[in-house]
Amino acid sequence: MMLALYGHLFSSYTWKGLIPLYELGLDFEFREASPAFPENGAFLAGAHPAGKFPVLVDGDTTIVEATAIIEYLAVKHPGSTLIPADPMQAVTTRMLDRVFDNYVMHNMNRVVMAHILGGENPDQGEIANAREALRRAYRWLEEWLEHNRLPPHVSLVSCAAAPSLFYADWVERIPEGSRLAALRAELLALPAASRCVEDARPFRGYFPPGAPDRD
Ligand SMILES: N[C@@H](CCC(=O)N[C@@H](CS)C(=O)NCC(=O)O)C(=O)O
Repeated sequence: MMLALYGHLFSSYTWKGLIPLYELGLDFEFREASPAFPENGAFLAGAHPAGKFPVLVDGDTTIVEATAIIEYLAVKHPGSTLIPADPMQAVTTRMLDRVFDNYVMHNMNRVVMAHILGGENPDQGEIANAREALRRAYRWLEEWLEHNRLPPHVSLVSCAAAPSLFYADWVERIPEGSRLAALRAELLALPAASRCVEDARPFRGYFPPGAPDRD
């Protein structure tokens, strides 16, 4: 069986799994998680502990969780830049992956979920708290970027940062002229990330808080 990724083209965590696959130029089958393909939903329900995506299937091997998918691809493609060869740089890479997932992607998703759950009346307190948490994460990242640089090639960090910064900016604007705003632009210009942005464009109308007219 060939390599396959289960996910949805509009999903931020799916981008995190797609970016390394595109970057490595791998031939894979994309299996859409949507009601149009109930067999894919049934697979995910059994494969992932929470039925979430992305999920990578490589022959008899199933890998859940976007970070683990990237770690797996790095092991299978030892010449890649996904995880730096230098152990200390690898620690920093893994640290930033957690920062982007736990404090940027997570808080962006809190705003999205508040809109999905609340419909016409989203929980404004939850939205305000999530946006404040995003501003705090932005300040931490701005400070980090003042003293450090990301790995220059596509790495685990870029795979986590590109989708999380893309969507987080839609719910809480990253300050214009900041290092973080420049990083967002730089990451989204990477061919693998830009392909995700373009492929997701038809779904923008479904962004629960409403997609801005930019990007
Ligand atoms: N911790 C998971 C998070 C994955 C996740 O939240 N995926 C969302 C899409 S972006 C999802 O599956 N949503 C559908 C659902 O929860 O049923 C990872 O890193 O892969």
